[in-house]
Amino acid sequence: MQDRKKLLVALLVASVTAVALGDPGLVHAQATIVIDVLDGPGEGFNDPGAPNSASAAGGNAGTTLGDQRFVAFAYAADIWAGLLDSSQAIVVGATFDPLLCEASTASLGAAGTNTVHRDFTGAPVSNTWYPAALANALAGADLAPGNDDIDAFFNSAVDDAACAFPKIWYYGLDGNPPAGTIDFVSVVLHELGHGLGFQTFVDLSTGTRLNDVDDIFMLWLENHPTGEFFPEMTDAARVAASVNTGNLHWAGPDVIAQSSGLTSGRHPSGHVEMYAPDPQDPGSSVSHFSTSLSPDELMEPSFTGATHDVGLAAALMQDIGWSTSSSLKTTAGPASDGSSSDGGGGGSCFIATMIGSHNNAQ
Ligand SMILES: [Ca+2]
Ligand SMILES: [Ca+2]
Ligand SMILES: [Ca+2]
Ligand SMILES: [Zn+2]
Ligand SMILES: [Zn+2]
Repeated sequence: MQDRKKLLVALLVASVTAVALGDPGLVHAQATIVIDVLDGPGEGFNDPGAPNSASAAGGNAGTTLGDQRFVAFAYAADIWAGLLDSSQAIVVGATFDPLLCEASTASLGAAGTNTVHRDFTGAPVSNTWYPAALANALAGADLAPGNDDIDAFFNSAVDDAACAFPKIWYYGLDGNPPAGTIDFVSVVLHELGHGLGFQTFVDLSTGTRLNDVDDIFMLWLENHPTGEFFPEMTDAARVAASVNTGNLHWAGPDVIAQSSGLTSGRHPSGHVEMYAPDPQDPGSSVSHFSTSLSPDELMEPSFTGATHDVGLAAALMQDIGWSTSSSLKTTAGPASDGSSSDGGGGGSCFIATMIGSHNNAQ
């Protein structure tokens, strides 16, 4: 939490620069996602370099590399915005910076909620943390005015010739990345999924909950052999469940109702396997679907190829309380005192590896 606060301070300073550049953009649908560019002048989303020609051929008309990054980000944001209902703008603070980039592995991005909230007016489940974007949607109000709702980070080193990773970003919009590229739209979709609520705030090294309070994601996390769900477990039992490969399940009703298309990673009950390698994969365990799912899902921990379909993540969003474009608004619950806190869950890294990229078994 300490480090995270420092980081947020740095980002907020940078945001003044971005606002001065007049870069934030709007995407409209059922929800509105606002992109708050937090890069400095001349880098990241403001990189003045030449546009990528393959990405231009793939439908991205950005006139610089930075523009192309922004156009592709907005395209991905629009997909989520078209699926979710919220009267409140969802503000995403976004940056490109050099992250891990090695010959066989590159970190593609990370994202998470900026703040968490509980017991706000309209909260369906009391004494439970919600990520900011969902809390705002349920409350019908901005519970942290002036704060971005989601922080999202992407790896600029992937485009840098100095990085040994043999693939570069593809900013095309057609979901058809050429050989040797990684589809940025897919990665943004994945990272926004975390920020919108596909993450637990449990400290998986100890099993402790954020400020000893449940989060809305953990309500549907089940250790199948015991039938226990995360909220009813001891801290030690949560740690044990997090490494119970194949037996840590998502057991929410919307995912169950929509999981029949899976040929692997699905229990006969309809429960869907969550990512629970032993030992843990810090930053990725639990807050992803299992790599065992087939067909591959967007919210698996490693990049498996271009997809512009959020797949079962849409059903999971319904399970945690999102009203989607195809469902009724959640009925507001009784009002109670609001509370909020800095998000403590951290981001979940989305990784690309050159080895076994379609089956990243640990
Ligand atoms: Ca940057
Ligand atoms: Ca806000
Ligand atoms: Ca898979
Ligand atoms: Zn189960
Ligand atoms: Zn992820």
